[in-house]
Amino acid sequence: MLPIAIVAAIEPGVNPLGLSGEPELVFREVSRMGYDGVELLIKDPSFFDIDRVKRLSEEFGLSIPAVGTGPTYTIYGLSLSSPEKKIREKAIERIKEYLEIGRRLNSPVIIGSVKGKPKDRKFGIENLKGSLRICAKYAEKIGARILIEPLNRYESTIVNTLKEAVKLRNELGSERIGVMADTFHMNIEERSIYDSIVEADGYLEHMHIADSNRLAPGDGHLDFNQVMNALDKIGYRSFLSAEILPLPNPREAAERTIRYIKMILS
Ligand code: LER
Ligand code: MN
Repeated sequence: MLPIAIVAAIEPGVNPLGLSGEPELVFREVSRMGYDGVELLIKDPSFFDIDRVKRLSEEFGLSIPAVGTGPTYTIYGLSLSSPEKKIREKAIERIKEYLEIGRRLNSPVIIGSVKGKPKDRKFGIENLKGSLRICAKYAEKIGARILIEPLNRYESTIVNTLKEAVKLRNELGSERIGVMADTFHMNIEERSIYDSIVEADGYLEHMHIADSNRLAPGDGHLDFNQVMNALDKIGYRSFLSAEILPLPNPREAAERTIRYIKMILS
């Protein structure tokens, strides 16, 4: 069975698509529900207590399959594709801090919202490439990993499909960069969820799962059997990480997710 994780934030002032709260309570709750991992959405990498997270991860037997960087853009407005060089530089410095955390926790760092939403797509993608080249060099130097996540058109103007993410990854050409997918975004952007997963064979290293409406899997109209069949076809062995609206409340959404995904996988 594929390992299952859920997104969680353990710093105050973050509203994740998942769980949030005091670190020990979050880890205890996630392990009690039967998850295999906690994907950490981090707001302030410079103040993040990595040692504590390492201890909790060992104590509760939970992996940290990835680290999310979204608040860099959604809270601090820093984007890797900004037309302003100063903003790109600040975003790159932040991502280097996340990469340090990723290296210490042995978790890839997700480049999702931090890609930004540039008005000029062509210029934006060139700026994004320039920024990611610097991040990739840094990841190579310290031994960290980067995952490019395509987002739907309403959240970003660049890299909306898995194909575009794979193309960007190949243009950057770094062994330290992989690709991930999010079923919520795929449901909006991909012609075929099944085909796009199969075509990303060899690149796909992590999955965010949510239903069509971003509720817990099973609470929308996405065909998760099809998703699992595609993942099975490419021999996917990494995490399914729930990134879901915390509705009707965070705990119930998390419980519903694990129950449904275990049913689909069995
Ligand atoms: C945002 O919609 C999302 O899917 C995140 O994983 C990106 O940072
Ligand atoms: Mn996502």
